[in-house]
Amino acid sequence: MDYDQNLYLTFLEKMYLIRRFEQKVYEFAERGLVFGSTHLEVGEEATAVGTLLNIKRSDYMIATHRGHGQELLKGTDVNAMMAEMIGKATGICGGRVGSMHVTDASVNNLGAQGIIGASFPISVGVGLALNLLGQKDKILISFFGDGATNQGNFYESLNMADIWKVPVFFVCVNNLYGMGTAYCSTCNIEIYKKATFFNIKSDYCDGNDVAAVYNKSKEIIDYVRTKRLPALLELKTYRTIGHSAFDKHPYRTKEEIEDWKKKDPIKRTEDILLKNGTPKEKIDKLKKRIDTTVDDAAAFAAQSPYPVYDDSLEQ
Ligand SMILES: Cc1ncc(C[n+]2csc(CCOP(=O)(O)OP(=O)(O)O)c2C)c(N)n1
Ligand SMILES: [Mg+2]
Repeated sequence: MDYDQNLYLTFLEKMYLIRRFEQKVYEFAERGLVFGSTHLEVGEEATAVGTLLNIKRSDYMIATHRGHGQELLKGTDVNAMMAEMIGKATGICGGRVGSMHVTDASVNNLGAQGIIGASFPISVGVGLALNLLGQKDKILISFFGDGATNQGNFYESLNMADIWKVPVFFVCVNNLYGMGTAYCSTCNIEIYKKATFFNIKSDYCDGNDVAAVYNKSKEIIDYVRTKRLPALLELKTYRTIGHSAFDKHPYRTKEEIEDWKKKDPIKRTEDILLKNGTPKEKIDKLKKRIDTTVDDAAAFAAQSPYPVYDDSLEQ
């Protein structure tokens, strides 16, 4: 792909939005304002951005428990997302689901599953429904983690996906760990190869290289959309923070974390922009604009009321 400054600026804008959003969620969590657990994706932003910039609003999505970036990129309003994080009535789900189960029918986000692996049979079901309803222009993008691929229903679902020829783009965000367990200590097979058992098209790329993710996704999405067949993409990445907001991640070495910080997808994108002549002031201005958007969203969320008990019976 030829270098395109505007595209790289979009990569930066979207990844930086996710980073700043998550930093704000972390602040809220530290203040005890996030009910339940929250899983942040600091370091993994290129996976949501590179894939979802190729997805249409009319396509469907199933996110993960680490899905704030996926949900924002699918099109959910930043203010409504932030308010949901702290359980406010103005949240996208009225404050009922919080951080882990964001669903937004207006942008065809079918929701995140807190039960690891539950998304696989649901994804195949959505793909089957698209086929039965003759919705030939739409596909499903279904995100999951590396840990989930050791579950039995992953294999059962890939088999059914192949048999039923469902238009599902399976995206594995392989951040090398499932909670404190390293993937390499649980399975010797690379994840993208697992789909090849079922003759499903599959590939992998550097999940911290947003342009690589974008290009690979574009090609695979085109395949799923036109051939009406499943495909899988494995994105190798890393969360540079704990599994959930208060995990101090003692199971990883400082060196490993520092090594991955050097591959930070936002810094890499900024470096490419600067190297290709984008003035630093332009980048600073873009980041300032996002800072304001996120600060405004946090203020909106903080000032919003909590839902009253009776509201929970509506809809
Ligand atoms: C069926 C099930 N078992 C265990 C858990 C607890 N749990 C929550 S997140 C997680 C790790 C999942 O790892 P992975 O799929 O790699 O996603 P990541 O958290 O790394 O994004 C586990 C075991 C769960 N939610 N559901
Ligand atoms: Mg993982």
